[in-house]
Amino acid sequence: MKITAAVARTIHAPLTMETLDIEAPRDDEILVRVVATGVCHTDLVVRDGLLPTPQPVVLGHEGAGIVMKVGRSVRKVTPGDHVVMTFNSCGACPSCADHEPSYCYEFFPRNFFAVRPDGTSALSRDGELIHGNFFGQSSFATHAICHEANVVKVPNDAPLEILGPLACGVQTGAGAVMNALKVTAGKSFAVFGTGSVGLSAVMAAKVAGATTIIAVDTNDERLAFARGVGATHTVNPKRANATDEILAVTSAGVDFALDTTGLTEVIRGAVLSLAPRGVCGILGASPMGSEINLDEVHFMSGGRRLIGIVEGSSNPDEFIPILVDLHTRGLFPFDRMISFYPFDKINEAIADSENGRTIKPIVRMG
Ligand code: CXF
Ligand code: ZN
Repeated sequence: MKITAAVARTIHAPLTMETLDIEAPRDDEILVRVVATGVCHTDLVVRDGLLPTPQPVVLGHEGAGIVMKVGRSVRKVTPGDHVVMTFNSCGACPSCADHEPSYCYEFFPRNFFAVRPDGTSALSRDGELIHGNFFGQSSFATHAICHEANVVKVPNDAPLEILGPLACGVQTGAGAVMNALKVTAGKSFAVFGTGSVGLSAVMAAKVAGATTIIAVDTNDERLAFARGVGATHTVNPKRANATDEILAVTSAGVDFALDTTGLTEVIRGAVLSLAPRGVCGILGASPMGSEINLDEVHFMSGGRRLIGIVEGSSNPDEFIPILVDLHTRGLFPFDRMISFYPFDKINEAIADSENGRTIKPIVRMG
């Protein structure tokens, strides 16, 4: 079958809209007609060659669409089902067995190598191999092949066009708060960085009943947005030291902190902002080999903790429906971050995300 896809062929260069061939789904694969896909920062990092994904490749890993066709062994979904496509996992390692697929032992090969485990791709152009299977989907395309492990059914009456980001950016921030840090009512929380991940964390902290929610960012517009979705305090580190401000607001530091920037100096400050027994989560990828510098006595003596978090420690089959339900009930307004673009304007969507004009772009296939 012929499809239209946005192909990354050269680092730092715009994606090119191309007509490709897609194979029929194999026995364990699912063909989805993509309705809309979110643009995640990771797509841009990969386009720029900073992670080990080969090119040419079709990126996109926040797909939402409708199942068209399933392979013979697929039981989870049937044609006509509305789905989102999330990260892929092996289903067999100790983490997957414990229903912690975001810590799959094969997370990197399954999501970043952009081929099937046997090395093949379902995508090609006049015989040229085009890498697909990025995050088990490659959803910057009118059609995508995904798997039972990374397909999540959503209610047919839910607004499918906005749901893609739940599959990565939104579940990353919300899950960090709800699943990994386990923020509870009455606690204090600080988030460093107010992109779509950080703002999702703010919304989730409000849902969790945190009473002090501090957002830190150098962009005042984003801080205003954070206040609108639940932040009780904001700090712009261009004007004040974030750790000093957090200690002033909370007296002993926050119970929970979350770094979304991946900047090692910011992480150091986030840990210094913790109260005794406080926990700091980190979820951004720093350049390879980066090291975090901590004040050892401060860290050790307060029983403080620092944890890595991938995809919000989400078990997507459970967590994405929870987020859809919270949104339906008006408690989790992640749609306020979204700007839509037609698919053929995907490079504009990417540019607006890079220059900060848009918090969370979604391209609609139309
Ligand atoms: C990624 C970010 C880099 C580390 C693995 C998980 N999430 C997707 O955008
Ligand atoms: Zn992502």
